[in-house]
This record gives sequence, C-alpha cells and structure tokens, in this order.
Amino acid sequence: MSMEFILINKDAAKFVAHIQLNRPKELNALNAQLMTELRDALQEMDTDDTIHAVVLSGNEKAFAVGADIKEMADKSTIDMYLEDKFSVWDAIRKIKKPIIAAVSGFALGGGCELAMMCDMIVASETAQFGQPEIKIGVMPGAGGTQRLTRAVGKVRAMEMILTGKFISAEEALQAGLINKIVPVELYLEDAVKLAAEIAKMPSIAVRIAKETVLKAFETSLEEGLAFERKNFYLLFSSEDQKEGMKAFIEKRKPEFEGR
Ligand code: DAK
Repeated sequence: MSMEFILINKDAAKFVAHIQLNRPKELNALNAQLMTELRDALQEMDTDDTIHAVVLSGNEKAFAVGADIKEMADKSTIDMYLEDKFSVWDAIRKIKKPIIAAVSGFALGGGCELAMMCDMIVASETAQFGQPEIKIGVMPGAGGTQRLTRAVGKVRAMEMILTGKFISAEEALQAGLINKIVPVELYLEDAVKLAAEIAKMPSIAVRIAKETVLKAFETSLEEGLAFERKNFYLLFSSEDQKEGMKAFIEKRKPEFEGR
C-alpha cells in the first residue's frame, strides 16, 4: 500500500502494528487523503492475522490538530453532504481490533475525536486535549459532543466545547479521558507495550470483549447485559476458551490460536 501521510510499521514478534500520522508541517491536520489512508491502513491491519493490536500516534509535537481547516473553509453544506467524509470516520469506528492512541502534544478538534475513537489513550506529559471548533464558528462534528461528554462528564465537556479551552494531560487523566501519562521520550514505547500485552491475550475474546464494552455506549443496561451474556456464552465455542481454562487447571502457560 503506498501512502503519503501514513507510516505503518508492523512488529511481527509482538503482533502489534504502529500506524503514524505523518503530516508534520501541518501538525497532522486531518485532510481527506490522510483520513482515507488511515482508514485503509486500519482496515488492512484488521484483516491481517499477524496483527492483534494497533498503536496510532502522531509525533511528539502533535497527535493531530483536527480537520484541515484550509481544506474545509470554503465548503458549502451541499459540498460536505456530497463528499460524505463521515463514511471514512464511520469505517474507522468499526475496526474490530483494539487501537491504542499514543498522544503527545496537540490532540485538538478532530484529533481529539480520533483519539477518543481509539480504545485507550496513553499520553505524554506534553499532551493537550481540546475541542476548539467553537473558535472557528463551528462545533465538534466527529463525535466530540458525545464521546467527550461520556468520558469526562457534562460540565467539563461543556466548558471545553463552549470555550475551546485545552486541557493538560494531568487534567485529562483526572477527568478519565486517558489511561496514563508517561514521559515524552517513553510514550510511544509505553503504548506499544500496552498493545503487546493485549496482543498476547486470546484475540477472539479480545475482539468480542471490545465490541461488548462499546455496546455500553449504545444500549440500556438490560440490553447491554443480554448482549454481554450472549457473547460470554459465544466464547465457550472458541478453542481458546478450552485451552485457557485447561492450561489454568494444568498450571501451564496457555497457547492461544485466535480460534
Ligand atoms: N488545519 C490546517 N492547518 C493547520 C491546522 C488545521 N486544523 N492547525 C494548524 N495548521 C497549520 C498552520 O496553519 C501552520 O501552517 P503554515 O502557516 O505554517 O503553513 C502549521 O500548521 C503550524 O501551525 P501554527 O503555526 O499555528 O503552530 P502553533 O504552534 O503556533 O499553534 C495550534 C498550534 C495547534 C495551537 C494552532 O495551529 C491551532 O490553533 N490550530 C487550529 C486547531 C483547531 O482549530 N482545530 C480544530 C479544527 S476543526 C468532519 C470530521 C471532523 C471535523 C470536521 C468534519 N467530517 C467527517 C466532515 C473536525 C473539525 C475540526 O477539527
């Protein structure tokens, strides 16, 4: 796959792929081509049996500063409607394998929304999160009003979205937006370590568990519990469940096949 704005590095020994947003001069502003390449890369990793988890990063200065304002500024409503850029974001949202965002520097607007679409966020101590769209006359459009509110609660989300103020890594951790903060020189390594830890788990159970956790955003408790129960039963038809439980009883390390 030839990509201009995305770098892909697969670590076969760890079963982890690292996808890097690579438009450094524009602080990884998310133009249409970058988003299409990102979707293609993630979809390829999703069907690659040698990959069990993905790390998505930018660079030290910016994870991503949001949608490309220069590309968007002159669009009409009809242009936006016909281009249907949301289908790319929807496809990313449907990736089945776990994705860990490794965030350093700016994660703003669509960049913050992209990080929140990932399953976990490891941040460097320089990370800053924000939804500054209000300052340019719009509002979050790729899930920010919903995911940020669910992650940090109404009052914090309101403050961020209505003032456009950024929050620091420390505030993001305190608010429950991110998993952890690590020194800037270690944030990527740490995210890969977390991905590798997950990649060692039985991959079929990981995927189904991800799908089940995400369901919590979309259902009533009753429906969510029923969905969880069915998926719990489902895993008893996997070879990994038999192997995992047998290995526990025999006091040995399990050998999972992802089946
Ligand atoms: N778009 C395009 N270029 C950007 C950019 C952006 N969002 N952010 C920065 N850049 C460019 C700058 O224009 C500059 O380019 P040159 O002038 O050198 O050519 C270069 O990156 C470096 O930026 P600065 O010189 O401004 O760097 P500073 O360190 O001084 O400031 C900053 C960094 C991040 C504080 C500042 O650049 C900034 O405020 N940037 C804008 C951040 C922002 O407002 N983000 C929200 C954008 S709206 C959608 C999906 C998602 C969205 C919309 C639709 N669909 C599916 C349809 C999301 C919308 C957004 O994210």
